[in-house]
Amino acid sequence: MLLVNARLATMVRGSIPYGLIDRAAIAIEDGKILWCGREAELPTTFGRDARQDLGGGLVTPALIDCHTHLVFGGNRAQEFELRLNGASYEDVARNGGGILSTVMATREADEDSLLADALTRVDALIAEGVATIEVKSGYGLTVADELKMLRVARRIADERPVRIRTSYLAAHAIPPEFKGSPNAYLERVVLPGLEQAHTEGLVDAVDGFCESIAFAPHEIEQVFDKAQGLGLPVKLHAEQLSSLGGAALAARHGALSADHLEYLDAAGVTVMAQSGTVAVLLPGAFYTLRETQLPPVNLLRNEKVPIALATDCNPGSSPLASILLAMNMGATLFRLTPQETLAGTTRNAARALGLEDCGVIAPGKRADLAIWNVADPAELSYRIGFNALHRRIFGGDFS
Ligand code: DI6
Ligand code: FE
Repeated sequence: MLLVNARLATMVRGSIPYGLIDRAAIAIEDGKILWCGREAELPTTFGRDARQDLGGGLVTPALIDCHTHLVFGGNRAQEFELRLNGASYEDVARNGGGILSTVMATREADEDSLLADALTRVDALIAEGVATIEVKSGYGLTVADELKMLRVARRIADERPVRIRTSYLAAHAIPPEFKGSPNAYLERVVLPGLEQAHTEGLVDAVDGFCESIAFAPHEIEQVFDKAQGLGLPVKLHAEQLSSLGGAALAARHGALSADHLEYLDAAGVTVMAQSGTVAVLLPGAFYTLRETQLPPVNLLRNEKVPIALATDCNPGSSPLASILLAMNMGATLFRLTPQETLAGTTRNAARALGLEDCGVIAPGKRADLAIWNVADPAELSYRIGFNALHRRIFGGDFS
């Protein structure tokens, strides 16, 4: 396939904003980019038959949502409604609300219904040009239910033209049957479950929720040690609600990413910079929780920590299935530049997942591309609730 008359935002790092190339062509073979550059320099050896004229349309790398919890049972709309009608936290808990209500609904659901539900959210992301989605476990909290969630996540890629990366997040919450006994939960569920999930090929990375309402740094460390023993990369929900030093802990373990980070301090930023850990910012959770503490964007920029952006799609703190809205929120709420928002859902999102074959438009990379009905890449994060996707190419095929 040969795409011509395109405006490429290659997102290759360099002095040109967005890595822009006007009047460009892309040659695709066997699902990969064979050649890209100015059309005038297109080698004459490329066949002209399967030529697609894009009419000057903008082409970016397909988008990557590098942090989601989009496999879950039920939803929390009722809790949302109760709260907005004045119910207190205790009222909500009495009505079975909160994260544990999602755990109960996820345990009760079978794989097929979890998959059907998840696909509604996956389809919304695909419709916005997303080609790679990270999906976490963390609402099962038994070995069997965590594995069930991960199997459902894997099955998404059989049902839709999308690439799935899984993260094992059993260290997300302490289930009621282990209330007050985090160590017993770690020893009997989190650690053996990780080993089993890994044996079954269900785990691409290992995550945890490091927070006073979840797991302490020394507990997360046990999970990271186990992950490293199995040769699996780690990442961490850190500094979302308070500053416990989780991001620095993750960085010291060579984490791919530390995520949320509203309460990250300067020392944590420095450790992240040293280890090359990506800062994944999640404006959907910031917005939903009506958080006011902003992540330290300027410090991250100054220390050259790569910044990614994701939906954090989950039923509680971020019921968001729009990567374009996450980009708009990243700009408006966090003051990221439009170029940073696009790098955050392409090049840097790939890095947050440990992927080197996608996230930029360059020879040898996967032909995962998004073709837009706009000319200016800033329009992608500027508009609110507007999907400018024209077509998506996944592994070299229109889809
Ligand atoms: N960060 C969050 O904000 C949540 N989990 C996490 O790791 C909330 C998840 C939920 O409420 O279902
Ligand atoms: Fe999350």
